[in-house]
Amino acid sequence: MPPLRPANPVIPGFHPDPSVCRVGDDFYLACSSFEYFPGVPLFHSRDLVHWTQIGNVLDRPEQLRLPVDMPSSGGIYAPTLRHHDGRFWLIVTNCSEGGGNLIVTATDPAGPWSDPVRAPGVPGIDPDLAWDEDGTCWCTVAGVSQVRLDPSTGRTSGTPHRLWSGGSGAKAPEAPHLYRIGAYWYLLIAEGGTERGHGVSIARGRTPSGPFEPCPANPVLTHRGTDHPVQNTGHADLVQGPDGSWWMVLLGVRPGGGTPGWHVLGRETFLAPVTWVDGWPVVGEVDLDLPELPWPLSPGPVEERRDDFDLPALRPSWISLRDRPAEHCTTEERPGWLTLRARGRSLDEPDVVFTGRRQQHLACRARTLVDAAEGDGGLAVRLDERHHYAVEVSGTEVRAVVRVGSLRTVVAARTVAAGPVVLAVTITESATPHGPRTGPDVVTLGFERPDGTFTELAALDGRYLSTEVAGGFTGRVVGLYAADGTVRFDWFDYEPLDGSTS
Ligand code: 6LW
Repeated sequence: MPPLRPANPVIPGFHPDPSVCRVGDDFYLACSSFEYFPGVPLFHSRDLVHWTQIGNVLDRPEQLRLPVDMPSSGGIYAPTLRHHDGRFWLIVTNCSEGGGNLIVTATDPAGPWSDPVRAPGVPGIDPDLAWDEDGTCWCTVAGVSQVRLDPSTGRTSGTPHRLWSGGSGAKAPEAPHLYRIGAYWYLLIAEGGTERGHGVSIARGRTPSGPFEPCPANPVLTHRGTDHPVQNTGHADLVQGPDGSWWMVLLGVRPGGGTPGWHVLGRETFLAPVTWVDGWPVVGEVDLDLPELPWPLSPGPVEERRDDFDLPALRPSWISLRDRPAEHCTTEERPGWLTLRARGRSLDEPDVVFTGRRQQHLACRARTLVDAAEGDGGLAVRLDERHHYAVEVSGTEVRAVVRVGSLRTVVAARTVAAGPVVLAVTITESATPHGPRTGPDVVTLGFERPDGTFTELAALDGRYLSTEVAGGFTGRVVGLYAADGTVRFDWFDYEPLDGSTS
């Protein structure tokens, strides 16, 4: 085994808007999930570097209903996770449902989490929870404004008031988090928008509702205007490490290919050390290498590469588009197989039945054994309804299907023998990453003959499945879908090709 070295991103793949809290020696972190169900992936760590997904906060329809016609990048935005009074509290916005902000609680962060309490008086997205010495809970939202909230009932009191419009004159002050640290209340925000202009600013005051004095060094973190390999850094949360040192979790992206670069894994979770000078936090650049840590590293279990669908429930890393009713997605109908039953007729439709996992490595391979005797379906790399590549089986035809913007086409097709077939997608980084015309990666679609030989159907420029092309807040998800009838999958392999073990 190579020696463990702390490295960023600490949670790779589409895991944006991290919110972190510490309870004793344990750290917990939650992220946004948008149009996918279950929602709000929840991670555990002992060292701030290795994170293991222990569940999803919103994993029952009573907690999360996403309309089947909701747009991609709607849904669940920007949670705040806190521990207070012996319980975990999570507040989050469902942008695709009336009622907006909701609060859930748990004594064990692995679940179960409570049914949601709605907080309709909370005046915006990116809600934060902070309790003062009297036990009053202050809810601060993007904008940046604040209201008093009873998190047990969701009731607000008083009129929301504006706290701050940001520290560096940049647009979109958002993602507030409020902390009592020493003699001050600190108000940490993101600004500049979640793209290349993103940054983090901070202000401090003597009370949780201000007035706030901006840090003279704002933004305290931004990579805007640089060629740094990590971009879009922002949306941060603060936490103290095992030795009392300060750290920031934040979102960032890794653009690849020629200028200006395309990022394909969505916004990922990074870690950065924080020091304090004159009562203000100082954050350096957020690098791919992290400094040596003064506490032991404790990697969690490595997820098995193959999922044989032998368990009654899918692993927590599996996410489905918008919902997961058993009549459309189940491992119980044919034990040891994942059965998908079609609803929408293609990946272009919002109600398509699609279940997958985040692409977490710049280079990786996914394979599946599919039985499409009773339907059409296959293996896809999905960004949204308008941006996806797939290898699909229909009868004895295997085809590569490409959707980019308003264009949809079958780029290649071959006839195969009747019976189950292995479909494969291999994603490799571009060979000449800095050429002006080079995309970030190449997505190769194909299938395997019964003797194991691979037949390539298409090798596609990955830039068209990037956020710079498609827009939105998510990242690629590699998964399985049914476009017609019933399609069954015996196993699914996901294998990093970049030398990492998980
Ligand atoms: C989120 C906002 C943001 O609500 O993007 O990067 C939005 N920051 O704070 C969706 O993730």
